[in-house]
Amino acid sequence: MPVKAIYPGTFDPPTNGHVDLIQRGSKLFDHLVVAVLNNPGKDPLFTVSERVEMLEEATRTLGNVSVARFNGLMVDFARQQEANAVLRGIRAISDYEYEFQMALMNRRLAPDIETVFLQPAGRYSFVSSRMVKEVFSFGGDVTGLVPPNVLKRLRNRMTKT
Ligand code: COD
Repeated sequence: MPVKAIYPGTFDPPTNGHVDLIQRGSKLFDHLVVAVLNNPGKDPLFTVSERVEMLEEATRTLGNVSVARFNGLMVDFARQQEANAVLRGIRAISDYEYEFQMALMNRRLAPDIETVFLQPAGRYSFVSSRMVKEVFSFGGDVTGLVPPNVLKRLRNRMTKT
């Protein structure tokens, strides 16, 4: 049976840690849908459309990866996509508790959907979207931590705000 997974997240903005995970997931699953939460209430730096575009640009060479947006519960979106797995990343032990709780809640909601955890390359294990935004906003260099297209958009966005 083909295994289709969703990789849900906020991706505000996508980082090289996210892209590393997508590359690993694309080797493991027959199809991987990167699912961007449409969360206007959270006041993201980038709109959901911008985040989808950035991810599409950064994953263009991966033939079995697509990018979509979703509202509501991730497991409802997974069902809608006929996916049988959810991909999540664990960077460090500190991620584990939150991810573990979420995986068990999702199992309760959708016992047929498995959560799969992957670890990024060590060089990305400290990278988070939140820190990238913070460092960049104070003039720090984030080259190599985000894809080049994301760096370009950060430069455009931060010089305008
Ligand atoms: N290396 C590897 N993995 C990474 C890295 C990195 N450097 N940075 C982030 N990740 C992983 C994260 O651990 C996470 O697994 C994933 O990538 C996405 O990360 P973020 O930060 O972009 O997104 P999150 O964790 O804020 O996403 C949360 C969701 C939007 C998925 C979640 O809140 C959600 O689905 N909400 C909808 C309602 C729902 O279904 N909730 C869950 C029910 S319990």
